[in-house]
Amino acid sequence: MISSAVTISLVEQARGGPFVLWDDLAAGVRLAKELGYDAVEIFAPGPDAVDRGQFKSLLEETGLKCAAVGTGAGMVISQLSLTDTEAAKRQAAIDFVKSMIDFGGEFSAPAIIGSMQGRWTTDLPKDKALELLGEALSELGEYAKQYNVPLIYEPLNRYETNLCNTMADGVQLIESQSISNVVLLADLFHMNIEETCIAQGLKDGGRHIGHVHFVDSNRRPAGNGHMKYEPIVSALKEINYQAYASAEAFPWPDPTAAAKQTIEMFQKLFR
Ligand SMILES: [Mn+2]
Repeated sequence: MISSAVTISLVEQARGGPFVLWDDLAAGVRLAKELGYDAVEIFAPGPDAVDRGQFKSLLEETGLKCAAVGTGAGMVISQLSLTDTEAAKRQAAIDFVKSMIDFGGEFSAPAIIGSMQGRWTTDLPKDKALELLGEALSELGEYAKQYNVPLIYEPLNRYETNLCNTMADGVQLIESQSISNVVLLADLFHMNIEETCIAQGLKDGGRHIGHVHFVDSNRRPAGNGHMKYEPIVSALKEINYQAYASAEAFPWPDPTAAAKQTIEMFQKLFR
């Protein structure tokens, strides 16, 4: 069964970004519960930004799960990248992600690598950058095993990375370097830009897909763009996808309305 989740951002520097709920973790978790979500996905500035005891109590109180934790703050706040040309900065990026894996691990939640993957440049050719990214994912996937969670890797659209843009690119990266315990994140917004056909992209990802960002073509909540969801739902069924459809969308027209719109679409499509 596919479960529902909604994003909560606690990162001031990401203001304006595609996160549904903002600022107040307790209020966000309680609203998610009230609207009928199964889980929350947390975008935090760092591993110590959340009071773990309080978060644990909130999850116990509501019965919600933590679906995943983002790591993009490493890039947004500290400009860290797993493919930085400087070894010391790559190491800092790995250390930051490990600290986020530790944080998520406490709640049995996997960490997501999105913008932390960086880009290839004239100083770092594409094949070398992909090799560095593969090495980092490999190490971090191994590291996540202690918490019995995978590491989630997200191919992004061309305006956000030039490394992996499609599900097929992600599969190629994982399989060519025999990377274990790393799953792909199928973000429908990125896929709408990059895939020839979103349903086919999901089938290309197949068993490697371990997380879905559920959103519309324009990053607004599902149902507020021109995404055709029926073929997407069929493709997810066909690949036997059983994890989260997590709302990573603009808080449009406002956070509560966006969360409500998404869960209504989720229930219509998946229940
Ligand atoms: Mn995403």
